[in-house]
Amino acid sequence: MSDFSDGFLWGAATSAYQTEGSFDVDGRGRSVWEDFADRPGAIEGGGDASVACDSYRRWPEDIALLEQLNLGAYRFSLAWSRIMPEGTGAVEQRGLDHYERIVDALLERGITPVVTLNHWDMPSALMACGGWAARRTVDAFAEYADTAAERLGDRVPWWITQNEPWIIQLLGYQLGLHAPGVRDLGAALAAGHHLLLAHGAATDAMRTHTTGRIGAALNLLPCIPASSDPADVEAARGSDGYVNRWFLEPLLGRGYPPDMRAHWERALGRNLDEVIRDGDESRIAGRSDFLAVNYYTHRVMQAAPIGPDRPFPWQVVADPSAARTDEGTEIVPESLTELLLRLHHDYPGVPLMITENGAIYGDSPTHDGRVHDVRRIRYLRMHLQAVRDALAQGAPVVGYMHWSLLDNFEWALGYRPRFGLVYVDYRTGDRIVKDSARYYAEIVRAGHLVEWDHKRPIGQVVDSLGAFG
Ligand code: IFM
Repeated sequence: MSDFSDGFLWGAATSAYQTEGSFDVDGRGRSVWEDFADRPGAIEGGGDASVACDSYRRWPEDIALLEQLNLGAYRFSLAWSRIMPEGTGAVEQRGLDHYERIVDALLERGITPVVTLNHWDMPSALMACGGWAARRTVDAFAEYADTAAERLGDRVPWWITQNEPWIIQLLGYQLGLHAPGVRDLGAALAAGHHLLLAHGAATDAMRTHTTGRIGAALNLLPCIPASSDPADVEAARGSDGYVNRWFLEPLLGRGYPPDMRAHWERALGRNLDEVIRDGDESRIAGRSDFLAVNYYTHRVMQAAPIGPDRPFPWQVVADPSAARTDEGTEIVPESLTELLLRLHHDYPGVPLMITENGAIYGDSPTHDGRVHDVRRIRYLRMHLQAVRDALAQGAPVVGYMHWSLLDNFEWALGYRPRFGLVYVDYRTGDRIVKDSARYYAEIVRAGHLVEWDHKRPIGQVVDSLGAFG
C-alpha cells in the first residue's frame, strides 16, 4: 500500500544562480550576486557562480537525471536578469526561449515544472533605487512575473513567487552576509514587506495568463524554548514571530502579527506606518493557492538582552542532544511533522508543498567511483517518514522536493557545502549519481518508504542509471 497519496509530487530542486553559470550568454544582465561576489572575502574560497554546474548548457543532462531517478517534478528558478536584463522594460526573448525549452522538455517526459521567480538573483540595475528596500521594486517584480507567466503560464502548473523572504531580509539587508550586502535594520524591515507585497502584485499580474497554482516559499523554523523558564518561552514565541508568523500571517490572510510588529517598532524606534501602508495587508492576503515549505531545522531559543548586535531580546542556543550535518545544522525530523501539523491546524485547507529539505554532507567519490553518502540516505529516510507521519494525521502535503538535485554554489559558502543527490565534479562538470539518489529513486518507484539495502550491488538498485552511474 502506498504511504503517499496518488499524485504526490516527488521531486528535486535547484535555483538558477546556483547552477546555471554562463553569465555572459544570451543577453543576460548582471545580478546583485555578481556585485556581491566581487567584494573581497564575501564568498568563502573566493569563488563565484560564473560556471557553477554549467546547467545553462548542460540542462538536458539534468533533465535526463530527473527522469532516470523516476522523479515526477522539478523545482527550478528563472533568472530575472536573463528575462529582463535591466530589471524592467526590455525583455530578452532568448532568456524566455531558454526556459521555455526546459519547461517543454520536462512536460514531454511527464515531469511537472515547479517554477520559482525570485530565488535571490535580482538584476543589479534595481539596486540603483535600493533593491527590495524600495517600494518601486514591487512594480518591477510584477512586470517580470507578468512577462514570465505570459510565456509559460499555459504550461507551468506550480509557481513560487518568492524564495525565503526572511533569508533575503535577514542575510541580504540586515546582516549583509548575502547580496546585496546591506546592513540596516530599517532596510531589512522594508525589504521583507516589499517581498510580500511583490508576491501579491505578481500574483495579480499572473492570473490573466495562468490557471497554475501560485504560492511563496517560506523557510520555516519551529522555535523551541531552551527551558521552561517563562522568559525562554517568550523568547521562542518572539522568534517564531520574527521568522515564521511575520510571513505566514499576512500571506494567509491575517495581517502582520501585533506582537512582532511591536518588537519591530521598539527595535526601530518608530511605528511602521511609513513602510506598511494602509491597504498593504489586503494586497498580500488571499493570493496563495498553496504554501511552499522549506524545512531544514529548528531553533532552540533563549531570552537574551537587547544590544547593538541584537535588536530583539532572544538568541539561538545549541541543542546538545541533536545530531548534526557536516555544517553543524541540527537534524530534527520530528519537528517537520509538528510543523506540517501546525500549518494544517492554523491555516486549514491550504495545500502544503515541501519545496526544500536536505543536508550538507561532504562525501565524494571513493575508489569505486561511487558516492556512498549513507548519512544523506538516513536523513532522507527520516524526513520522508516525518512527512508520512504528518500525512497520516491529515496534513495536506502535496509534494516533496529534495534540496538539491545537484551539488551547487551555496551562496556565501561557495562550493564547499554539498547538498546534492548528484555529485558535481566542478573541474569537469561531470555528474555522479550518489547512493542517496538511488535510494530516493527506489522510494519514488515504490510510492512508499523502502529500506536501503547496503548489500545489494548498487548497479541493481536503479537499473536505468547506468549512463550516469
Ligand atoms: O541553497 C539554499 C537555497 O538556495 C535556499 N534555501 C536553503 C538552501 C541551503 O542553504
